[in-house]
Amino acid sequence: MRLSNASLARLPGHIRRPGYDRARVTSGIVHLGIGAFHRAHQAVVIDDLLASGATDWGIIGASLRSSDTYDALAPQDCLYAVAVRSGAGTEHRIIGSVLQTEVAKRNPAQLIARMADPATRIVSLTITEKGYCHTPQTGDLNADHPDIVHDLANPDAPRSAPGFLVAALARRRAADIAPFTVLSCDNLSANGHTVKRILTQFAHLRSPELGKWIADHVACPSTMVDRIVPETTDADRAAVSSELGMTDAWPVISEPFTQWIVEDNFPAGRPDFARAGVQLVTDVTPFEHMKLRLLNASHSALAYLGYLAGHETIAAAMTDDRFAAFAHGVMQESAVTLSMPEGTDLAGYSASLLERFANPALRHRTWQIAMDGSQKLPQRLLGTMQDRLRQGLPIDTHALAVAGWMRYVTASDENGQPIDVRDPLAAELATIARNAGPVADRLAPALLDVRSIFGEFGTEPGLRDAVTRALAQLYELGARRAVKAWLPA
Ligand code: CS2
Repeated sequence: MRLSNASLARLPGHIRRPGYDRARVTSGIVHLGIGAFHRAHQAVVIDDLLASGATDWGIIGASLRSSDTYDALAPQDCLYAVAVRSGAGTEHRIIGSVLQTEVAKRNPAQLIARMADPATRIVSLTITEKGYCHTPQTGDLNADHPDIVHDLANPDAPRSAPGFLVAALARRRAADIAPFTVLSCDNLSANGHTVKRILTQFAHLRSPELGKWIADHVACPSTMVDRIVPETTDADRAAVSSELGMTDAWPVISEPFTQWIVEDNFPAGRPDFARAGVQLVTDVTPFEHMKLRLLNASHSALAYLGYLAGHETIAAAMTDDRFAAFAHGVMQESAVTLSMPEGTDLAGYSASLLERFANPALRHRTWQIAMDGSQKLPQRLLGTMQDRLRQGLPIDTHALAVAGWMRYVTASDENGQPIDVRDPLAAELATIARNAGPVADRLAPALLDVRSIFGEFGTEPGLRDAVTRALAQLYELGARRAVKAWLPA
């Protein structure tokens, strides 16, 4: 039996399911990038709101390229389970807020039409850092990106998220329909401002008037999103299906914690987010920095160094006291660079992160988090390093994390085994590593010269010195011992 509207009633009694009539729900949101994170985060919030009586904020979820999600969800009426795992056990819940899924690549015109429909008041995004087709260091559109080049030549059959957003906004403008709000839910700094800049720059290349219209009229509130959602494995599929007593082809696995902080700027209207626990604020910046510089920074540090030390998951790395202390060291280095609203307890926040990382029931692979480092380093690690150097403070812990990334992108581990490096710059980074050889004095400066990641900051002597020393230690001692040696006194 397959999970579907028809089979919902046959689920075991203890499994929570949509407490509303899905047939009466209409869509108000188009979401681009309907991966596991969205399905365990925003879609759960919307499911709560639908259960509390809203009827016009259902989600149409699109994948830009892959048809995997569509293939898994379409036969089950887009229903799926979220399995929330902790040391205390697993809780399953069926989510009904996704009404339909689409594959943009198969039918771009249909997706643009949905986004241009006046019923669509929000287009939200989880397209990962690289989906923005920008230069991570500057936040500007990368006009040489092959998808951007393609989309400028084919504005009605785009491939990229900026291409779809601008195509749909242009359509609305031509039809005199007010724009939708663009809601970025990715881990970029100032994600709203960044996406607005990218859209404006892209639109400007299509026509200066369209660029100006987007600059003047489209709201892009920034958000801070947080929930740890590892990739679903076949073992997860089997375990969840067995619990449901029916097949769910693509459940999502998550930790109990969830947080969403959103700037309240939705001229086209929004659901009553606060009712479902979303925090609405006027400026999300401090929270976003806190999350990127404490959670994501230490996550990436654990991912690179943990992988090199042979830890398959974050939880496994956290069972090693040295790694747990190192992650805490990264947080302590970052914390002093943050300026938070009165009363924010950064020590408490850090302690809760360490507990979340140690969740023994989540198998979050270091390899998964290590992906796309070239897109993640600036907002996770480099901002803190820049701020600390400006204040004359040491950057040793962060330097070892960056050195871990450098060692990782050489694509060969400490036993000489190949690493499957996934990164838009993987080929460029591998060439640099090959030319430099495993010599810290050559490799570190060569990688720091990659402008799209490090920008001008890469030339800063304090950075070059600390990272080169850290990389030398990493080569000499290996990740496990380097992490210990490098802990702040
Ligand atoms: C992780 C994030 O994969 C990664 O890079 O650091 O996905 C992290 O799990 C989330 O941001 C947590 O909210």
